[in-house]
Amino acid sequence: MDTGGNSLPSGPDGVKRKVSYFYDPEVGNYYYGQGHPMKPHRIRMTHALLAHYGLLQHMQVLKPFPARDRDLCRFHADDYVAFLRGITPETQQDHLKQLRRFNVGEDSPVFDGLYSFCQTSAGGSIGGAVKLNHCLCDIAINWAGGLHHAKRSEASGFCYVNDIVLAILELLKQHQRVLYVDIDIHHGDGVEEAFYTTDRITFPGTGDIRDIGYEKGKYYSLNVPLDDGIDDESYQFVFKPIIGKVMEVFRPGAVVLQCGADSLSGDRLGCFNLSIKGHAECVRYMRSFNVPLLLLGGGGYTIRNVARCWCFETAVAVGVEVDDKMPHHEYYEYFGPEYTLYVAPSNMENKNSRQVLDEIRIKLLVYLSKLEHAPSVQFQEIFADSETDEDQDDAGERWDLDCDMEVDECKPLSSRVNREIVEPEPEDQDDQKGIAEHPRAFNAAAEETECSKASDGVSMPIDESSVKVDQENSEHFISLFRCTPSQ
Ligand code: V1D
Repeated sequence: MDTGGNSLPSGPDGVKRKVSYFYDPEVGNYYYGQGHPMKPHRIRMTHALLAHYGLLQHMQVLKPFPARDRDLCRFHADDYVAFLRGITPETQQDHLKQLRRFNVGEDSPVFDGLYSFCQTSAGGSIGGAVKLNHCLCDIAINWAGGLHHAKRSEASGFCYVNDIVLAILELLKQHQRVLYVDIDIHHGDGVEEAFYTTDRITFPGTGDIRDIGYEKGKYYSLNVPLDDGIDDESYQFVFKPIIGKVMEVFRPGAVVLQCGADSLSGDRLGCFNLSIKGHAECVRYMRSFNVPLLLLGGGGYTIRNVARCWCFETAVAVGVEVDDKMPHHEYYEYFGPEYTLYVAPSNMENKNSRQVLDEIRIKLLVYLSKLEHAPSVQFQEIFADSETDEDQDDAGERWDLDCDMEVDECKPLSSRVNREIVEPEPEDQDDQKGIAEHPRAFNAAAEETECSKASDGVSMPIDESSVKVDQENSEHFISLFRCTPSQ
């Protein structure tokens, strides 16, 4: 099948990809509170597995630069960002009105270091997008990202800052079309809402298969309602033909894959029955198109399985086989009694009949064939580097030079943070050289502390109420593939 995708410098499928992996050693210390299912510690567990499986040496390991206020304000409202920056567990009782207004409370509580956590999560995803935009890697990974529920002025479902929207905005600087695919069990409503637009694309919020967008955005949004207990075979029966067709018709310049692991069998909050290999098959399939790929985390509440899953998906990204037998490491006891990477799905009933899945598949393929023949799908080809604005270049350089501090893989895990590039590989030296020779150097002293409303040169302007696809940027479409339990 001709997918029309870009070929990447690192070669066709089967050949290794250049992977940039974003990780902040502090991330595992953030704590949502007793009894809360969201546990950032799972990202530290994932990292430990990556280290002990020897996967870090196959990637560029980077500590993300914390996203600044002005970075967050490209999507979020100034007052919301200021609130997130200022609120602490000690002061929250004095701000009850704001807590209500910004939906901060039970699901999305105030915890120590909340704002730094948001900066780290967003910094990794934006940093990944910048790396991809500058062709410094083929695949970027940020397991601390994927927080798909956060709204412009509101926290939701354990998410405060929508790193995905921010990363997509970054990718749209360079790519005409970006595809967003979401395999979390919950609906990525924050991303949907962000790209809600009256003229070119819409993401209706009910999650019905009929929610496909309207007017010029019609058929650019796909929703796949799935029932409890879906297994690997049933999932791929829908995923592959639909995504294959989307890639062929939509021809994205970049893909963002939210890898929420609450769609795994045995998840504390989920009700699907996917194995780790079945979940990772989505990563393998997206990777096979050789289009710049940003892999993000998301939900996932049985944390030993989240770590297993994201470790295996990292192995898929770099193209390395990993043993089922787990190496000894500091969190080994979490993985008993099996101490293996792959765990068998359960024998729960699959409520998705083949007939219903077939109907879903056919309906979505029909939608896509309509998109194929729609006048607006006569996409223009992408012209080399569309960046012309000085600020925009500067922003990219900031992320490339200042933000991504390589993590030294040779030191013990606890002392890996290093603010200098340690030992760049030959290709990295080229990359660094390329950046260093750029005529417009980033001026760190010019960093803003307040949210700026001025255009920073992003090719898709943001208005006050929502992120809009401007008429003049009508090739900038986002498509959503969502698997959510039907109600
Ligand atoms: F069980 C809990 C204990 C403490 C605090 C919250 C929860 C909890 C479990 N499930 N909260 C939920 C979901 N919220 C509610 C609302 C409570 N209201 C009355 C309704 O049911 C939220 C589920 C969020 C799922 C987030 C996600 O997996 O999609 C995700 N993806 O990326 C990041 C998060």
